Order: sequence, then C-alpha cells, then structure tokens
Amino acid sequence: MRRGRIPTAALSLTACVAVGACEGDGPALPQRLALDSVFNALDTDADGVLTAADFVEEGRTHRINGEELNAAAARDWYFEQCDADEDGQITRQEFYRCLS
Ligand SMILES: [Ca+2]
Ligand SMILES: [Ca+2]
Repeated sequence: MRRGRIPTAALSLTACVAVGACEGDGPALPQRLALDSVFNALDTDADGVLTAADFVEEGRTHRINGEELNAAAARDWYFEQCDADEDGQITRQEFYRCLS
C-alpha cells in the first residue's frame, strides 16, 4: 500500500527556501528578495533598469560595504561592479549576478 506523497517539486521548493539554497536562475530566494528591495530603492524612476539617471538625487547617500557614498560615487561603484556588458544600464540580472 502506497502512502500519500507530497509532490517532489513542492517538497524541494520548501526545502530549498528553508536552507536558502534554491537552484535555478539567480540567487536563493531570501537573498533575491533582499536584492530586489535594494534594486527597487535604487531604481528611482522605476523603469526596471538602473541608469545614470537613477543616481542624480543630490544629497542622497548610499551605504555600500559599510561606506557612505554620495550619489555620484555610488553610481560609479555600481556601474564598475555590475554593468557587465557596459551598455550603461544595469539590469536586474546583472545586479543579482554582481551582488550575489
Ligand atoms: Ca531606472
Ligand atoms: Ca548592462
């Protein structure tokens, strides 16, 4: 007699969320949610990509690796680290990749 089974997909999703190690596209889910909130905060014009236009707010400071950076310095840091194809835009995938 067979016992009821939990579908494998549901089981593995639960397990991987619990340990923060989901396989697949990009970082683990908890980390992805954290990165998403950072990305959304940086994407001030909410067009879904980070461009120089998202870093023009004067007086805004960014905390990166424990350092306070002004908008221009933060822009330079993000583009140096994250704009893998150097097209002047940081997509969500590029952002995940460089900060994971
Ligand atoms: Ca933007
Ligand atoms: Ca890019």
